[in-house]
Amino acid sequence: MTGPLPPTSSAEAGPGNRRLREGLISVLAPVTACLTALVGLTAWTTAGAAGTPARIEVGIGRVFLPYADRERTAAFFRITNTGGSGDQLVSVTSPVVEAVMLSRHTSAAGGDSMRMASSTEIPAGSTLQMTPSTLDVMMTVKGRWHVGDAVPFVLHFRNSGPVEAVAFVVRPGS
Ligand SMILES: [Cu+2]
Repeated sequence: MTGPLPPTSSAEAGPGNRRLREGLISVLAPVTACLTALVGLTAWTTAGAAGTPARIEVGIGRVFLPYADRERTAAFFRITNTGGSGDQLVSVTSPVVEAVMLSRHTSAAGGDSMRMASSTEIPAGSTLQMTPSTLDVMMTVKGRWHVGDAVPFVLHFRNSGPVEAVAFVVRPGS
């Protein structure tokens, strides 16, 4: 696309232009549907959800490829609670990793520190995005991973129970 679309009423609006327009509309339609869904979600969470149970969704996660000969690494998930009650992430498991723990990172004047967290709150209507500098899932990797591998996880919530998720192996920092 290099310029505005010609007006449809123009004498030049032949079949070619119509095809172009229809192509554009078919691209725009999913975007519009997506925005409509988002607006619907927001309205629903703020209006009708109060008092309803927690409703947890876990997005596709990322897990860092372990450095060279190291086995420890971290995974990151985005967790959304569209319900009307809070929930807590209490543990994370996977058949292909060991020693999984939630860890909370803080940085202060003396440097960065990390401590284990036994659980983390997911308040009603909130989204938790894990990052290397806030909260992540630390683990020991069994076997060898490659960038792009899909690693299965189960996130366990106090009220919602187990929720399956997948994380793709990415280069650290990406
Ligand atoms: Cu960590």
